[in-house]
Amino acid sequence: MRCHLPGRGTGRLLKILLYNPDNGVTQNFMPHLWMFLLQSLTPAGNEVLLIDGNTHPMTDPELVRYALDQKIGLVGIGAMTRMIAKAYRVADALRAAGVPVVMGGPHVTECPGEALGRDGGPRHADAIALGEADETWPRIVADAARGELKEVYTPVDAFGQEKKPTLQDYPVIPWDKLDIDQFNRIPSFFRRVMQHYGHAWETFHIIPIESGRGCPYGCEFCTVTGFFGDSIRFRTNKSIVDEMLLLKERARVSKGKIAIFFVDDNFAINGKRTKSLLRDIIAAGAQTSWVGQISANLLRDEELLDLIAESGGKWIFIGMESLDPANLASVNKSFNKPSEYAAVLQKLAMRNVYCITSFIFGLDNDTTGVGERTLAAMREWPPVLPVFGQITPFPATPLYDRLAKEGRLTRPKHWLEFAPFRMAHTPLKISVEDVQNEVNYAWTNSYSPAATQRALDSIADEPVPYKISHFVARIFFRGIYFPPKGAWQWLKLIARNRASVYRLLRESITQWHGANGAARHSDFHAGPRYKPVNAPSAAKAEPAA
Ligand code: B12
Ligand code: SF4
Repeated sequence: MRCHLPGRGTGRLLKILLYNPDNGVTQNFMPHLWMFLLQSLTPAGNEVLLIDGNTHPMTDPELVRYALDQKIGLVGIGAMTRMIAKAYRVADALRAAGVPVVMGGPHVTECPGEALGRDGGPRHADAIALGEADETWPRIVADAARGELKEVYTPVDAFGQEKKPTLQDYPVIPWDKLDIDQFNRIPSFFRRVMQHYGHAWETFHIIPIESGRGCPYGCEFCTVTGFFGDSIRFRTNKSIVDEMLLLKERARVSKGKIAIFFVDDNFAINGKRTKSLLRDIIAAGAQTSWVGQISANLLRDEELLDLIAESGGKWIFIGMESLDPANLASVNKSFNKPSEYAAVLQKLAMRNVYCITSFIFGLDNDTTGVGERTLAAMREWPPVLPVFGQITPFPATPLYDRLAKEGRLTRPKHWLEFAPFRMAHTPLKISVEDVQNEVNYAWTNSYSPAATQRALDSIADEPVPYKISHFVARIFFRGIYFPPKGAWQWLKLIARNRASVYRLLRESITQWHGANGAARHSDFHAGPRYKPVNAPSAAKAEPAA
């Protein structure tokens, strides 16, 4: 992805490249917000180019050549822990060619010495930005323009106290002008088909918006409380609503669709504020399909659920982590109550809102069979899009410190030798290999053609459009973690799910001929008639296709 935007104001021109490395495993389904945010916060007179390695893969020499050809005066690289090894490699190549590099984001904040070579390893960055860089970024740009980059930029006030942005003066991100074509989720062959029939599905973008920052819950494995702090800060409702209206307009003009991902870690952490925001979205007509992350304990409030549905909420990401209360207690997440998961999911399903449920295997009380036990519970729920991973000790988390004290870290710098789904510490009641097998089993069986048919069975009485949207969501969602490469693999995936495809086609044709338009419309909005389906458990894992 390459976007060109002139900066604001005057001053010596600096050409800046913001680069986000790919992790080589998951496929990025949406742009990274930090790039667009820093671009919008760049003082005028500077030019900012963006490259996201997920959508625009480049070899190190290609990237260096690009930076030299474009006469880039500063490269900013941001990375989560799992992409940091790639980030360092790219930074090394750029610095070797004489291009200054500043690094920021969660990992360098958590391991500042590593990027600067102060921990005995090689140096990878000329400068690092610790924590939230909204206020330090303009200083970094000004210093780089004068050739006076400092090594460390820390967000502090005049008294040296840590200072968090209030978000009250959040910048306008000019989504209407940005080139985000490479994040179009519609495969090009399907786009051509839709264009042929003149449909407004030429583009589909998932756009990240943050409405606030911070989560006070302090789950043991999570970096968020440490990074953003437990003081929660919100943007004004107006700035969020305006951003949504801008995006809606962009979708209208480009004959496409846009969905929003509210990237707040816990979108309903302050229920009163969330409800007021959702009411304002509805009042302004800014409703757009959205996804948000909310912990299960905050979804007991029926008024909140009504507003979620009315404002366009379609999928809620819930960090369920485990069905075992002992596991949850071991990671300081006892506010999650597995006994209420099913009820929460059902209340949402009754409002046509479904959930992405995230699970972590390898927790201290996990034993073999955890994958199938989790899948068995899910078969009793409304259809969900599950995500599975292994417990990972991220640096600077309480989990990392505990495991280090207990002498259980087997790969203390696991990020320098990233291995997908491989644990970096010794679990207590299961082996590292078995955890990997459980994760693989769970992924494979929850997105198998049989599981997809079962999900459609559980909403059998619903109007066809709901079933189609579930089917499409399942196919695409699985593709984030196991991306089909090219049209041929997509076709193979669809062929494997041919029973569901035939069924949806058959039902579409029958319903189309069997009801008039008004009836079909009211049917679609009448609410789902979801019913749980008990199906025999999958006997053995199918290979991940
Ligand atoms: C959205 C999101 C995702 C998206 C993908 C990313 C995307 N396209 O946006 C999805 C859902 C796919 C995802 C997946 C994962 N995520 Co995630 N994700 C987030 C989330 C919720 C929001 C990110 C965001 O946009 N924040 C808002 C922006 C503005 O903040 P920011 O990125 O931190 O940027 C600020 C500063 O860091 C700094 N900065 C950042 N980069 C740079 C670069 C420079 C040069 C400078 C100067 C400054 C700077 O300036 C910015 C403004 O202040 C964060 C949590 C969070 N609240 O940040 C977790 C988070 C980043 N994810 C995390 C994790 C662990 C994962 C997964 C590994 C989970 C899993 N087990 O599968 C996967 C891996 C994804 C991958 N690509 O491999 C961790 C990362 C921890 C770490 N140390 O690496 C976080 C922090 C959440 C957590 N629970 O701890 N994630
Ligand atoms: S609730 Fe979510 S964001 Fe908050 S500390 Fe726990 S895992 Fe992190």
